[in-house]
Amino acid sequence: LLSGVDHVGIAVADLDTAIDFQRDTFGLELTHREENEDQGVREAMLAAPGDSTGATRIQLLAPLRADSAIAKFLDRNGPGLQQLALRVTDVDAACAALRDRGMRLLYDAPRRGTADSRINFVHPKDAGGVLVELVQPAQ
Ligand code: MC0
Repeated sequence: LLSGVDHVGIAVADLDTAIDFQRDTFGLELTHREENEDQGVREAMLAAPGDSTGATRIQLLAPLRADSAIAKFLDRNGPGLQQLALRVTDVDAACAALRDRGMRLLYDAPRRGTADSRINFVHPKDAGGVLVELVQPAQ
């Protein structure tokens, strides 16, 4: 079911400032941006120049609301790595397999993620202190 590391997510206070920093410092290119009301984030995806569509990307996550997961993360930790996202071919089957292994999934059913992907998360306390997102890209 696992087909790659989809992205690594970094919590930031200001999205445009963070995009400029990644572009000017590391040469990463902006490939996608959107707002996700359900998740309470403004987000941007960046990739190395010339990366194919399947390449691992960097996701920048800024809070849309004070009560969002990213706002809480920033309050507690400041900016920094917030999540590791694994790409799967079937998120329902991946969640079932992980539940069988004793992992707590945050949602009973997958929700909408970036670019109409379907996502769920393993609780960080069950995954060695890492918030692991499972993402099944849209077809
Ligand atoms: C919290 N903890 C983390 C963590 N967030 N550990 C590692 N990485 C993180 N990102 C730790 C806390 O320090 C705490 O440890 C323990 O987990 C439980 O904390 P809590 O206070 O009970 O819970 P909260 O309120 O901090 O919430 C954590 C939780 C939340 C993971 C449940 O952030 C959440 O629902 N996340 C899923 C949604 C999300 O992250 N959305 C933004 C990305 P101690 O030791 O103090 O007990 S949206 C996205 O990613 C979409 C757009 C996409 O990619 O498609």
